[in-house]
Amino acid sequence: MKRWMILAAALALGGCNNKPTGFGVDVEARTNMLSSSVRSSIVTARLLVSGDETFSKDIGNVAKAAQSGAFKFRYVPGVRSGTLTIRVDGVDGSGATVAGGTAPPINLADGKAVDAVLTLAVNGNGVACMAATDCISGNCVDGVCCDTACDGVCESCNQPGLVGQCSPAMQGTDPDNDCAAKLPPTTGEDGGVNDDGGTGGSVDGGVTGVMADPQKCAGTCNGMRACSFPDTTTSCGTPFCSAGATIGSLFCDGNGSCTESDSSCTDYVCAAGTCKDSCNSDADCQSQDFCNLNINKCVPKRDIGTACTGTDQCQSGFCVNAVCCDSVCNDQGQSCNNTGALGKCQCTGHPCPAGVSCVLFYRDSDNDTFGDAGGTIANGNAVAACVGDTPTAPFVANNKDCDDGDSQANPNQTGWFTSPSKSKGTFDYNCDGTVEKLVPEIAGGTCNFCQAQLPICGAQSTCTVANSQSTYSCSFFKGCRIGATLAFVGFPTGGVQCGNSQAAQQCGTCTQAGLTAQVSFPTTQQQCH
Ligand SMILES: [Ca+2]
Ligand SMILES: [Ca+2]
Ligand SMILES: [Ca+2]
Repeated sequence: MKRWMILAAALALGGCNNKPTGFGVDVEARTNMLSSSVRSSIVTARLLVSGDETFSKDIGNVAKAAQSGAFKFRYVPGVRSGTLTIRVDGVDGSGATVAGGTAPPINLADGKAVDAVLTLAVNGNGVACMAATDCISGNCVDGVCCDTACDGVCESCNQPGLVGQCSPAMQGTDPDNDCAAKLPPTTGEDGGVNDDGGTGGSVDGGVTGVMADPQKCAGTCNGMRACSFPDTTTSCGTPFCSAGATIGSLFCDGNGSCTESDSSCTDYVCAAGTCKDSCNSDADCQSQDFCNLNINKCVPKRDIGTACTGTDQCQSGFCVNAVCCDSVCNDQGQSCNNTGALGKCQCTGHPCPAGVSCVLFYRDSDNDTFGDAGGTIANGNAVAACVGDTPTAPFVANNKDCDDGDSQANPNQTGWFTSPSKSKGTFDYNCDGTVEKLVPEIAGGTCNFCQAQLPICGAQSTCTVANSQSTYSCSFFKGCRIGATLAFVGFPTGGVQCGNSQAAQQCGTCTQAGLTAQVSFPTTQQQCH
């Protein structure tokens, strides 16, 4: 009752500018937008309070103020704080509501006055409107004055037959776009979809062939003020290869989003959004498989000790002696197919203790202490042994013998020979890789008296001292080089084959100063080693 008395007192001040101070709501109901006939028909007003307090009351004797353009009064709520919505209707002499308006919600402030300003309008629910102030209800929804704010999910105020009444949107429709698809972000992470290896872009941002259509996950109203979205069996894009052997599939999540789920291929890699089912190379297979080209199928790589024809077929990555081997096994003497130890790299036929390497010993058939340079385990002229072992006859530790069928042929040989070695038929008796000739072959060579005038070799045809020894030619190599053997015999042509004989020049002495050397021409056999 106290509330009403203050209200009435405030009403009495309606036409004045003296606003009360202190806690309360100063309501100003404007009638200036009404036609003069409606304005002049208003006799009383009806206050309707909602929100944190509910209250209604008829207010008499507002006719004069309404005609002047507005009537004002103070409402003092019972609550001291909270939010209130103030509505005021204009009522004519017969009790009919002829206009109405609602102020924007106000927040109470204890001890202070707050304003609630509203404009009365004549449009009832269901009448077309442009703004809330067009409507008595203060709600302009979906283009018509509406009985409520009607701003919930899948609500509409212009449903056929229910215009002006807030009603559930019809099943299968979405007039307010409440059930739109939820689109992935266009920046940052790919909405949880790792389709391009990066952190940017949307689901289809970067991988060829990835086609996501999030709109497929858009829903519609279910007729009961809620959305109905496509379920998780609804595809929203083409499958794609998100990694070598992973397929990314796109399905709706039942809540309006398109999400990706991964599935893995077995044996094969992913191509064009599906797992391959045949192969032409290892690239078509997962890393634990290889492509069996006999059947064009990816099959698991093999354990050590299993037959193989290529390293790609072995888990270990080593195919040695036609079995998958536990190591590269390429040191001398090693093999991977030893009896009882298939797949284990061992010294062939002669396992060594852990940490001890394998070596080969070589056959010394001619007993010259040098082993066969061409000896191998395969040809029987080498055997495997462990480092530290002592070779036993006929094997030795070296393989320096270039002819193991001729004891004269060996690296220690210094002699010269006129016939080839017995077994290999070589003249390289000292096994140094080249055939050296004893008698120099110098085209145009003659017997001269050489002078060492380093670095230029000088020669003169006559001697300065009687009985001086002449030398065959005076090449840098044969005549003047300090420490070199002076050759007194030489062939004046090149290409004398080892063992062949022909006339040579043999350089003699001079009988007195100023004379040339005596020369003879003995038939000489070329010797080699
Ligand atoms: Ca030998
Ligand atoms: Ca030999
Ligand atoms: Ca030689």
